[in-house]
Amino acid sequence: MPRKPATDTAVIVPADIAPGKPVSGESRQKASPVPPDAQLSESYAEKQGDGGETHQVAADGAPALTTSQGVPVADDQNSLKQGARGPTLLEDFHFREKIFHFDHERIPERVVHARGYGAHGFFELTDSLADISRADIFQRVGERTPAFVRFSTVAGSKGSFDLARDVRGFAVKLYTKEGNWDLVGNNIPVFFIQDAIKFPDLVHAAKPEPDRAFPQAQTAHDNFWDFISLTPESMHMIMWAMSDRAIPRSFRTMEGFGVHTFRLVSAEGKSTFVKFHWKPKQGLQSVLWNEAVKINGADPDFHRRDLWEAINGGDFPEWELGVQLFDQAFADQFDFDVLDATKIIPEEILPVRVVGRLVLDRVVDNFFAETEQVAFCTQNVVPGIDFTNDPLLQGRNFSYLDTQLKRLGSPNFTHIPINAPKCPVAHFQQDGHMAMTNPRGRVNYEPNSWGATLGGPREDPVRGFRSFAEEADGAKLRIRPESFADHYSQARQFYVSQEPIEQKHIADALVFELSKVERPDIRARVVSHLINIDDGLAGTVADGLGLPELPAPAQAAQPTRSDLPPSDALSIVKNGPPSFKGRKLGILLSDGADAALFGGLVKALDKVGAVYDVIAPKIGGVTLDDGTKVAAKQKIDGGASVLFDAVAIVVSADGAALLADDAATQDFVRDAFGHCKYIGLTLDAQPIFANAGILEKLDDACIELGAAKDAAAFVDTIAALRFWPRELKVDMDAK
Ligand code: HDD
Repeated sequence: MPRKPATDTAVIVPADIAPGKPVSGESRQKASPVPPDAQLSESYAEKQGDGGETHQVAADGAPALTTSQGVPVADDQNSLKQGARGPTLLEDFHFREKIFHFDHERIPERVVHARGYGAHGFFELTDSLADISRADIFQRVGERTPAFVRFSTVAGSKGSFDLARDVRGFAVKLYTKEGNWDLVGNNIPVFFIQDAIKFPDLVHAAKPEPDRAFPQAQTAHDNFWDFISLTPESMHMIMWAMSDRAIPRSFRTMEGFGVHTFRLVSAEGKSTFVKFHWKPKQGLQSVLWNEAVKINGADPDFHRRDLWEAINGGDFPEWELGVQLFDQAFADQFDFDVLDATKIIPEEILPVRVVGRLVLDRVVDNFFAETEQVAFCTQNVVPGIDFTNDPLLQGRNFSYLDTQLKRLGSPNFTHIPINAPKCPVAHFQQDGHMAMTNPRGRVNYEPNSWGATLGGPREDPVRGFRSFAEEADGAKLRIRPESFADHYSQARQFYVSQEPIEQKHIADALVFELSKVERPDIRARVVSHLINIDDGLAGTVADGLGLPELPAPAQAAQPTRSDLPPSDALSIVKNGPPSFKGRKLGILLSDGADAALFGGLVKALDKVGAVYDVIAPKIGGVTLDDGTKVAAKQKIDGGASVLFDAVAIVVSADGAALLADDAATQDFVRDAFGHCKYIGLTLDAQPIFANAGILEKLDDACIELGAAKDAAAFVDTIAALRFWPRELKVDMDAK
């Protein structure tokens, strides 16, 4: 008998977010068009219906509070005592059960990627790959496959901040009709190491140092750079990790990559190599490092809040799925080994073919049940998709299953609704902790002779998964192939593909990180590798660190590099957003501010699909010059300008007088200026800028908002990411 996927969750969905119930507050401003997953959101009250009519309803119509056994609770405020002041009684089963459950609420956080945020959506095929892969998901154009995506930082603990300089996880679970396919990728297409046996060392070195348990969520410390400087294969990844890719503006504005070379396998058994790319429709966007540091204080949840607000606001983030397809002949003539996860295949050499789109349109109902318990495994592939011999991928295929058992506590983690396939599941695995979907009947083995009705599931030699029959021979060796030896050429290619401002950010990041390293010999050893990448970069970093002299170039397996042509696809600035859509303007208002101008800004933002927050001296809001009252989203000291893509200071003369000496207001404008943001300001706002010491420095990106008619042009102008020429004036290191 085919098993049905789990239909139930151990976590009771609170009645106020159960399907069909009105949801209060901003969290559901615009309901998702996709109905909530029935598996996950069966409400408590509906569950009671299973056994017939419920009578466990409290006086006001809410569900009656019960114990885990379903016994209605009369008093949840006081434990059972002997007399009013007497000892608490062991007999109090409700109290004991409640505390027992609370004591066991935590599960181990992920050893890496502990801090993450997930959302539901779908994948839609736009271009058939039926001739190349028999994977069901790639057959029918227009068909949608349910998806769950979890974004994450790598190094920090679950409670760390979002804007760490770090790689971001981009893990996608696709619930296909022939099983779950997990594409467990990152927002960077290469990795630090070539062989999975080095992963524990890499992670130990990156995490807080074991004696002191700091620094949290950052690589700016001796152990990390010590390991890196002794691991030249990491140099390409280091270029990416020190670039603005590692401080994205939003999960919505980053690319995703499957990293490894995988295989697509056709119905005839033919294999085609593939690299997977997720390309954000929102364009690539990042923040500045000084801004990131301040965002972490102003809103440590910046990225998760952004995703939550965008999806609930109906602005569903979207990515294109692109594939780079190639055969063995291409692999043989390519300069690098396609099994080496520290290498890319530049898009200019092998264009990315777009075959589908991923849309995230529903936030989770319960963070723990879904985002925390989701278990991604690289070995979750489906018929038509297969692995290559990339040694990093091969190692991952062991690690993920193993870690889920540790984290979730039972081999039955596939019974948890977020992990359960949405297609029929039928096998003879049984029992274990928390078994939720248990087969009926007598037969739990095969082969058996109980026939098609009683005998349970059978193999399917036609549709079933078959590994690609790759030939393999050779001696057993612990060795790196020669073809993995060039660690610098692609690192250089990445560097030379950046705009000058992006190159500056890479040098700044290296100087920042290495300035936190206490041992001078480690700093110098990193610079010795940079010389092999780019002399100019090495010189700038050495200068920024105050090194007395340039060290000798690092000796590595293949210390020389070849000069590869730049690739525009590698730059964020060259792939930025076309408009202000999906971004946020911070509008600082005061009492008496120009109502028509404010209205004009709101209209222009709405027209391009952007949002705004009102920041005001008091959270109660302001009264504009026409008497309109506007509520504030943020008080000035809670709504720092780092939280916005651009800002507008729309204040009256009285408002400016009130705010001109206010430290939080000065920080607001100074940071917006220092972070090269576009700034709109009324003439009356000038005293604020004067007191902040920047009135004389205002430049072309500081735009006067004289009247309502200026609003639309302003919103057009701020489509550009930042006004980069300013950075060269406000940064000591650039002078
Ligand atoms: Fe990994 C989690 C991505 C190498 C072992 N990894 C994890 C997650 C992502 C990645 C996105 C979080 C999944 C989620 O949201 O739950 N990992 C990568 C990429 C890699 C990579 C793109 C290189 C190309 N990972 C890698 C190696 C190993 C691991 C080489 C071990 C040999 N990764 C793990 C893990 C984690 C994990 C320990 C921790 C939590 C989990 O798996 O579920 O098994």
